Amino acid sequence: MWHRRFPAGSERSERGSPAQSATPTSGRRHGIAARGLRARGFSGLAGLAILAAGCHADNRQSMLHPGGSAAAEIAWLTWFLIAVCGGVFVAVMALTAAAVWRRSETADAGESAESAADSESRKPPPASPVSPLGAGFIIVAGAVIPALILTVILVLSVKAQVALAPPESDITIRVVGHQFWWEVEYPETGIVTANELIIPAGEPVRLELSAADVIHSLWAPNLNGKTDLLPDKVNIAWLESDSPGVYRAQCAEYCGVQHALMALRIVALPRDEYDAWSETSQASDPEPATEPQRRGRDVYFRTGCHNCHAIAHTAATGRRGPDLTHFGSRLTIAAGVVPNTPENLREWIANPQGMKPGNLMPHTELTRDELDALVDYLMSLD
Ligand code: HEC
Ligand SMILES: [Cu+2]
Repeated sequence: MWHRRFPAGSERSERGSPAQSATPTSGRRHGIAARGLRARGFSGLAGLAILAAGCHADNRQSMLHPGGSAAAEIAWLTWFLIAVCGGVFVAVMALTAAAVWRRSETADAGESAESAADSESRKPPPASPVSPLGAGFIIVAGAVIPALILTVILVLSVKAQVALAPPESDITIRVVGHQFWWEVEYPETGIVTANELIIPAGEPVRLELSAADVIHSLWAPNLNGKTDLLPDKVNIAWLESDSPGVYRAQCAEYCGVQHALMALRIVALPRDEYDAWSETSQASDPEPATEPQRRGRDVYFRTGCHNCHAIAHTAATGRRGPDLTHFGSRLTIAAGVVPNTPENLREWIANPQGMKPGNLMPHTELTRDELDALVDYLMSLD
């Protein structure tokens, strides 16, 4: 039960308070919230984006709170660019204001000179075409300083690019993007899971990214920049978390109706816990222990769940939906929509389209007893 060891509060649903999300009706509330947002339009969205970026209580999805060396490099460069560009903006605005102010003073002087002379032969003195600071100022401020600034930015960007190249790594993980969930495979051990990336803290992990349908993009802002997942090509990326913790990654390339609810939990464990997790995950025994769980397994195979969801060491080998071998230890349901609790699982299976409209899991007609048994069985898989 490695997952129970996370600090209380390390797992939260995607939006809102944990209490709200844990209620069985939270899926519908999300829907209502989403409709309200559209109605309030862009300003509401922009405000929400700022809130989400700056004020999220635990900063699990924030590039401003780096949790690894790559993200630290990116954050540093970001702040540097904001500072330099902010400085240039202020300087240019100040010069513009000074020019406007000087121009109107000259014009005033010209007008009063004209009325005093009361004659056509006397024209107002023309405004000087050259800066009072001289032509040298224009060359220095208009060409030399910008060239210097751009050169510094270029050098620092290239330096960051080099620092972000994938380092040597002992662990390779394959991540496949699906509409609208993440398949995760550890080729060295054969472990397959979904919507959750378990990594050891303090060492770089190599990722082989691809997609099963359309283009997706993986972005774990606390740990590194974005990399696309393409259908016909494997892209290499890497992640490193300095210390143990839970982060949230998000699909960052619009991939269909539930693109926004395509989250990936990244769980960084101390190396010994990672090894223990790897060990138990390989040795998983799917044999049900109780009578209701056995009935649940029967329902699983009778109603066709196994055609889409694999469970290791059983006859369930479907790959169209997430692998459910370790489903009981998973933190969330349906790529981060709600926390993984028996009540939420019940609601998900009873009505997958209610919680995540447009996702690719069909509705299955089940009796109350079948549903109870199924939930019992799935929660026992860890
Ligand atoms: C036609 C294929 C298909 C069938 C049949 C199907 N599912 Fe799914 N299921 C999916 C897909 C696709 C997803 C991913 C949905 C998403 O997150 O966008 C999913 C997601 C899930 C999840 C969430 C997994 C996770 O990691 O979050 C569970 C649990 C689940 N299904 C259970 C079941 C059960 C139980 C049945 C049988 C009653 C069933 N499914 C039948 C395709 C299917
Ligand atoms: Cu996607």
